[in-house]
Amino acid sequence: MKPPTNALLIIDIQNDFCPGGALAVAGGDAIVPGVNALMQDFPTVVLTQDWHPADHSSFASQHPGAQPFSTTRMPYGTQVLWPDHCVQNSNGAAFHPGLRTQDAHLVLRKGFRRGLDSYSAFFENDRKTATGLAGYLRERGATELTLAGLATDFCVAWSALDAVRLGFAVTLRADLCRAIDLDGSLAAALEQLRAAGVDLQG
Ligand code: VGL
Ligand code: ZN
Repeated sequence: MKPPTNALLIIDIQNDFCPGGALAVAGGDAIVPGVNALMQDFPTVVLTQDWHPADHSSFASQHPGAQPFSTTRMPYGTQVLWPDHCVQNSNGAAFHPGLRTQDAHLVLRKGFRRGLDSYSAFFENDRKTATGLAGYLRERGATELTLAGLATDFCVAWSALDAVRLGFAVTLRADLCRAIDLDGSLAAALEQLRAAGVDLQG
């Protein structure tokens, strides 16, 4: 077991991000056994759950004529338009059935405001609306965070970059992440993570 200053943040290991899901990430399910094993080493374990209303503004279906994976301007900046995914209470929003959710201490939902997406576990995409996770981790005494999950180049990267900005020491288990890789987004994310001082392992 790692000392109490360590916390594990597991991002969005949900059916819709696994093969067969609405926004499937290649090999998304392959990380589940390794993530389960990793949970046993951490005194604080947090799972995040992408959790959208059926009419969420990040869905291409809500923008007449828009194709999935195109982009649009939102009041808070550029937003990728996704296929409908992780709709609240749907099977797609459920955690992968092999994930040992019973070993997690907190489940943090994000992306539940219709007009505002949330890739990061710390701040929604306006970069201002806090989820409360930083306060939780600080009250638990965590100063060092390890991240794993889906997808490397969106929710994992945005969470890791926010964690650095908030003053946490951040390790990313690249071997326990998988990427969407939209137009070079994986390479760009890895470059940003390195530049920010994230310890990329695996
Ligand atoms: C994610 C796109 C849309 C992710 C969530 O978990 O990386 N990506 N919603
Ligand atoms: Zn989403």
